[in-house]
Amino acid sequence: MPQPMSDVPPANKYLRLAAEVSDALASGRPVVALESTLIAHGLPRPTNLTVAREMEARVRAEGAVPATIALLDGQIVIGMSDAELERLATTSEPVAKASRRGLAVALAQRSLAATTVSGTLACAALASIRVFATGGIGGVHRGAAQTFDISADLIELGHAPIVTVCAGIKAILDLPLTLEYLETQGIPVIGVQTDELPAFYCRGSGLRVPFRAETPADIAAIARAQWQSGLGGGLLVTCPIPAGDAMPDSVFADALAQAERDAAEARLSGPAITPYLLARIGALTDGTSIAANRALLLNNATWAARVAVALQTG
Ligand code: PSU
Ligand code: MN
Repeated sequence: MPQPMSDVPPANKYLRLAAEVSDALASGRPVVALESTLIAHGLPRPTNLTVAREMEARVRAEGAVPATIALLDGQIVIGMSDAELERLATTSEPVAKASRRGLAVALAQRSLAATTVSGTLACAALASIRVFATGGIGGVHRGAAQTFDISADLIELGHAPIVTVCAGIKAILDLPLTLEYLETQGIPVIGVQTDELPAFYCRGSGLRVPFRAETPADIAAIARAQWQSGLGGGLLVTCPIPAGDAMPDSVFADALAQAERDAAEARLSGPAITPYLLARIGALTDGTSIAANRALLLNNATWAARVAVALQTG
């Protein structure tokens, strides 16, 4: 029998697990972590709240327990209630965008913070959650040779013993450089039923994905090999957006070019860049990119839940 992949985390006054999540972890049932930056900063209102709820429903439909993570009132909440999701999605308070570096500050100051991929991975690891679903990971920004803007996501993906399920690297980034960086960090990047690296809103990037898997069981077997061998660290699973929901490459490329010009004019830098580009592309494409973002998020939630189930049933 395979060992259960999850465990109950040690008690800690900064961690608050929903009862459903801690029960599932204690009895070795599948749990999927979900991030909150896409709710607070990645999607427009009211789609943000709808999608947050839909992602949880997708996870449940596959027989796993969702654990959406954010920082509220001085605690890391692992498994937000529906009222908490609604608060984060609709609040008029400022919401911090917490990568790993922002977590302790938000805890100490008891501020409301949404967690990025890196922030969510760090928190999910504290709770011994093994699978996480997001949209597109952060990566090496275009022009990073000058700006040094390389997402903290890439570092955390290498450390946290978690399978991250995404639709590839956000296509606003430098994809070849991000792939290089993922190799540097020792992160296996696995294409789901594809040899081509998915590109977020679009199915393909023209780049080869280093590894390929066909089924949730195949992915679970790779994760088990990495962890039970003692190698540790994270894995990145990339699912192409469903064909009917993908944006035509040229529509995306035109919108991105315009959004980049606008971002340069607005002199944005750091954490503000990604939310700005996503919102600008949404406006420039009349919401087509938002619909694509929703579709890929739901697909990733489904796949993540299947992987979580496969990890437990082996
Ligand atoms: N996926 C989405 N929408 C998002 C994000 C991912 O579909 O908004 C968020 C994630 O939280 C990711 C962040 O960590 O964008 C990347 O931000 P940055 O480039 O500043 O590291
Ligand atoms: Mn950045």
